[in-house]
Amino acid sequence: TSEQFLDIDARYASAKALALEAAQLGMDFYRKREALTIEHKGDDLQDVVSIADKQIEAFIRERLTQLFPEDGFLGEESGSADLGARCVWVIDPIDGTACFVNGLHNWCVSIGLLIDGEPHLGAIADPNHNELFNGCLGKGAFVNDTPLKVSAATHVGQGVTATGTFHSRGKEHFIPFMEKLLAEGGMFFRNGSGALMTAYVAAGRLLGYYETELKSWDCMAGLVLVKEAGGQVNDFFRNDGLLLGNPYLVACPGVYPQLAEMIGPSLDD
Ligand code: 2AM
Ligand code: CA
Ligand code: CA
Ligand code: CA
Repeated sequence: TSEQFLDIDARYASAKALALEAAQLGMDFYRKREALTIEHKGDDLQDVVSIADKQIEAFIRERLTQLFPEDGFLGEESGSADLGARCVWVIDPIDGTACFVNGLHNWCVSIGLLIDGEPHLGAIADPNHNELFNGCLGKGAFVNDTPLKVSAATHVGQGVTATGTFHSRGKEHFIPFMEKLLAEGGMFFRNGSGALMTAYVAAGRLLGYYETELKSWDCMAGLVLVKEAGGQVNDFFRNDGLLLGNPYLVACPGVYPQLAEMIGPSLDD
């Protein structure tokens, strides 16, 4: 295939190394977070960002541009370049910024790579728990080199399901979902990082994860992990999902249909 002309191994190794390095940079900021100035995006008080997010993204972007000058890039804080390239990096410098600024240990650095429009590899580094999640199409998914496998559960009552929404929108889908989840004996979880919750589905710690609306940089690295760990994912890329975001569902195969049924048609709108 034409993939043989791309050095996928070099990109996979760089994704892992850069995620770890960026996570250490994040820890330097995190230890001194009291000194950070917190800005709000627009007038949403919950949508926070700091210099840490911007500097970590600039670090990753600069390194990727040096290493793979022909590749495209999409990041939460600095936007996009060359989205028509065969390889497009999709990165979130800090996923879980609200946790980060409040001293909650649930944040990570997420680096994903699309090849010809398909999520191909990803690395998610969580320095507070010393966990590196990584995966590559056809090569499996791992946490600290231990293989990941989704849960074998066949009913939401057998474990914990992650879910999330915005305070300002998505409630009309979120609240009915929550009612059904509880009515069927399920239990909910949210830690504020879409990338980590996705990785936890791949690891079998969570049965599934539904978010009323997610951005591509929240989930790009994690989608590969879930697929390689035997899980199911919705069609996140429809209607320009890469740039605009979409409703999002990942789950183990035994529970995915039950969650999709609870969410209803809005999942595939
Ligand atoms: P972030 O920390 O990179 O902004 C799912 O909850 C994802 O949405 C999180 O991974 C988080 O990514 C983002 N998020 C959480 N609360 C948000 C808010 N109020 N506004 C915008 N994005 C938010
Ligand atoms: Ca953000
Ligand atoms: Ca994010
Ligand atoms: Ca972010």
